[in-house]
Amino acid sequence: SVQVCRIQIKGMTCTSCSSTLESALQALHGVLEARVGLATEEAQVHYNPTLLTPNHILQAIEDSGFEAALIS
Ligand code: 9UX
Repeated sequence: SVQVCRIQIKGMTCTSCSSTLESALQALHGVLEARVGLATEEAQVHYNPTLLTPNHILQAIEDSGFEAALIS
């Protein structure tokens, strides 16, 4: 199955920030698709819930140097 979560991200200041983070999220095992919006300060991630949880995604964002909070 596939689930979708939305995450608020603080600390991105340029398009390189958002595209690098988007690539990092897409590389996570269990992530099917990730979109990161610089202007919206949001990510939308499609993931397989049997392989990872939203908390794993939040941790990956924070490991990349940004602040993350789950929206939905
Ligand atoms: Mo460039 Mo965005 O160093 O933080 S990637 S500003």
